Amino acid sequence: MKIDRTPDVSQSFHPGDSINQYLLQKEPRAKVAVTHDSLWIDMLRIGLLDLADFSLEKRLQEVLMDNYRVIVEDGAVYLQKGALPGSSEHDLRVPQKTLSVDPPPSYEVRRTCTPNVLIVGETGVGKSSVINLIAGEKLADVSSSATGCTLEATTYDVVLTDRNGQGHHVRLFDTVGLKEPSLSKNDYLVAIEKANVLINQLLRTGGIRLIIFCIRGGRITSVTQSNYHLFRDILCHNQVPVAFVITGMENEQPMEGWWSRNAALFERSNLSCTSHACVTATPGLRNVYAKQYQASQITIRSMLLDHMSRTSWKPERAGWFIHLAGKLLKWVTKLKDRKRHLPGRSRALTVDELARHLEDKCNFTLEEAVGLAGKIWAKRTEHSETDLVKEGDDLDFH
Ligand SMILES: Nc1nc2c(ncn2[C@@H]2O[C@H](COP(=O)(O)OP(=O)(O)O)[C@@H](O)[C@H]2O)c(=O)[nH]1
Ligand SMILES: [Mg+2]
Repeated sequence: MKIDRTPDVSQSFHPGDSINQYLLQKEPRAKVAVTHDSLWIDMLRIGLLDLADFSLEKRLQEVLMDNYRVIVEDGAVYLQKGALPGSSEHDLRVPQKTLSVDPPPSYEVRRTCTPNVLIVGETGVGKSSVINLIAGEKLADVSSSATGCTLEATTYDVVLTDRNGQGHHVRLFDTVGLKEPSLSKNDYLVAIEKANVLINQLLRTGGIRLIIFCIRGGRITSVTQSNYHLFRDILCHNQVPVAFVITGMENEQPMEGWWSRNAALFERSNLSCTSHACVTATPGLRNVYAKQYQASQITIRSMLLDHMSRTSWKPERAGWFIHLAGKLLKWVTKLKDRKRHLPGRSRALTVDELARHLEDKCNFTLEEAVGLAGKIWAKRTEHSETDLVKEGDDLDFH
């Protein structure tokens, strides 16, 4: 679990205390309120709340009312997982915040207004370096080794200043992509767990404004294409603008020259974008690329600022999760078919196993998990044009 924001309070506090206070206010007849630590830890884990939310009374109340039942038994009051009767089936509701919460703490205002930008691409293409380039400081860990699970995201808040000196808050999601064009059963299960957290987080904070798809100047591989398909079509339903950021441009002069030579190759691979930037995302050893780095910072920041006046895309929660988990399921089946004859391959995923995983790891009730698993499973037999992940030859850039 990653906690990347701390609450705007100076005194010590315990999330369980905030929940107990709410329970005792709601049920004055109760003599004692009981909250197990696993309850609030799960709320953080699945992205229903940030740690700071536990000190925001109204915010906490909304999420508790929408997602838990209050039970009173023998003078004790406690919470039980499960939406209230009357709420829509399987829809673990995350309330939409408005700016009218009174008085709005600065943290809350900033969070709801801040556009979310997904930084995606294969491991090693320079996503974390691009985040540091945008921020102008070292926020994300840059590494030469592959880390993280597909759809796991870490957020970074940055402020960009426009030409008129006005500051714009942007939230960058450093999002792990696919490492291969297919998923193993276990990778799939972890990916949908991460997808659940990501979706909760994105819905809570206004949806998605822009996808920055990072590519290393080298070649378009089948993994590049699968990742493009995953983020643009499967996660964002082709409703979010995609900006390509090509890293590793330190030896190009001008860096933009690379794009003129290679734009046609993207078209041939059906990879389209609404804007692009050719950058050097590392200052290099002893700052040898300092000039290219500075120029890249100006280019990429202005590309982001261009999206500040646009709107974010925000779909309905349950449908979003079912679509994503269902489409990804097809990629697991592919791998299973391909490895049918390999010794020691793991047993194929079953719908019951999927339901158990949704209950255990994604915090759905048993009833919700069974319903969701059925709907996700049904997607396996639905076909659409965009289901095809092209696995042709890799295409080399010039
Ligand atoms: N030469 C060069 N190296 C880069 C560039 N961008 C990133 N790198 C290096 O590529 C490696 C992976 O970068 P990282 O940002 O961790 O990639 P991520 O896995 O996508 O987050 C690191 O060693 C970076 O220093 C670039 O524009 N040029
Ligand atoms: Mg990284």
